[in-house]
Amino acid sequence: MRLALPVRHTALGERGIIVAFMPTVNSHALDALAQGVLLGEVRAIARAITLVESREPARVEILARLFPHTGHAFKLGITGAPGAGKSTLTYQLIPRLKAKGYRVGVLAVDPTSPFSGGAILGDRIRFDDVLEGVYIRSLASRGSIGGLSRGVPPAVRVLEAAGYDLILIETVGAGQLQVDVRFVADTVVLTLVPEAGDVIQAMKAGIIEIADIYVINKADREGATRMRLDLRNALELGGKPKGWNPPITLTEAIHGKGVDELVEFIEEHKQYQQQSGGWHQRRLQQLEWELQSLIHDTLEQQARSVTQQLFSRETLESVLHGAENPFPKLQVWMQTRQ
Ligand SMILES: Nc1nc2c(ncn2[C@@H]2O[C@H](COP(=O)(O)OP(=O)(O)O)[C@@H](O)[C@H]2O)c(=O)[nH]1
Ligand SMILES: [Mg+2]
Repeated sequence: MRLALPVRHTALGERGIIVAFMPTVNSHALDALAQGVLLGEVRAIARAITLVESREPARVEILARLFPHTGHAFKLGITGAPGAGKSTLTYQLIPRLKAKGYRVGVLAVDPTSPFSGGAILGDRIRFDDVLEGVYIRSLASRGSIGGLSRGVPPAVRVLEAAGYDLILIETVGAGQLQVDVRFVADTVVLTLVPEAGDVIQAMKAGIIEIADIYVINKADREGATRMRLDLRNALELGGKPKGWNPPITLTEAIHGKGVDELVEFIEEHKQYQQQSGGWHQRRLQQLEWELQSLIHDTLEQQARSVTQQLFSRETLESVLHGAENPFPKLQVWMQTRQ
C-alpha cells in the first residue's frame, strides 16, 4: 500500500540529512500512516519517524494513534566519545540480541554515519545476515536539549508500534551531555577506550557516574586492564553502591571479543531493574522528559512569534539606537500572562 502523504518538497538539511517539510496532514492520511506502521511497513515507519522528528502539529496526532501499541520495548543506550567503537559494538550486539529472540531497531544520534565502512569491513560477518530484519535510522542531533535529540522518544514509539522490542540507541556523548541518555534508555552502556586519559578527571566532569555498564573497548590496545583498575577504584571512592554495582567489562569490538559477556551484563541489569523497581522510576522520568520536550518545542515556537509581535523590526532598530527601552513593554506582557 502506498501512502499519499502530501510531502511538499524535500531539501538537503544540515549535514546532508534529508528533511521533509509536511504541510498539515489530513486525518485519513494519518490513519493510513499509523496502519502502515502497525503492519511494520518499512516506508511507513520511515515516514512516521520523519513526521515525529519534525515540528508539525501532526506529529502529536500520529503519536496519539500509536500510543496504545507502545511502551513495551527495552531501550538500550550505547554512549561514548566519537571513535570509541559504539557503532562497531552495536553491530556486534545485533546478532546476539536477535539470537535471544529480540526484534531489534537501531536509532543512531550521530552526525557521522552510524555504520562506518571501517566498522563493517573490519568484520567477517556479512552485512546482510547481521542486519536482516533490523530497522536502522539516523536521527538529527539538532533540535536537542542537552545534546540529546528530542526525536528519540517519539521515534522509539514508532518502532515499538511496528513491533520492535529492543531499541538500541547510539548517542555521541561529550562531557555532561551524556547525563541525558538516561532519559531515553533503560540501560546505559558507556564505551571508553584505554587512551581516554585520566579516569579521575572524567569522574570529576560528571561524565562517568551515569552508566549502568562500563565497556573498555579496544582492549587489544595497551592500558585496558590498568584502566579497569583505575575506574573500579574511582567508582568505589564514595563507598560500594547499595544496589546495582556497575560492571566494567573489556571488549574488542572489531574482533567480537567480550561481546557475549556484555550481553549477559545487559540482561542482568534489565532483570535487576525490573525486580528492584528501578525500571519503573526510570520510566517515569523518561515519560516526563518526553512530554516536557514536546511542550518545550511548542513553547519555543510561540516565543518566536510573540517576540515578533511585541518587537517589530523598527522597534528593534530604535532599541539598538537607544531611542526605546524594551523592558517596560516586556514587563507588561509578563504581567498580563500571570
Ligand atoms: N583496535 C580496535 N579498533 C576498534 C575496535 N572497535 C572499533 N574499532 C575501530 O574504531 C573506529 C571507530 O569505530 P566506530 O564504531 O565507528 O566508533 P563510534 O564513533 O564510537 O561509533 C573504527 O575504525 C573501528 O574499526 C577495537 O576493539 N579495537
Ligand atoms: Mg558511530
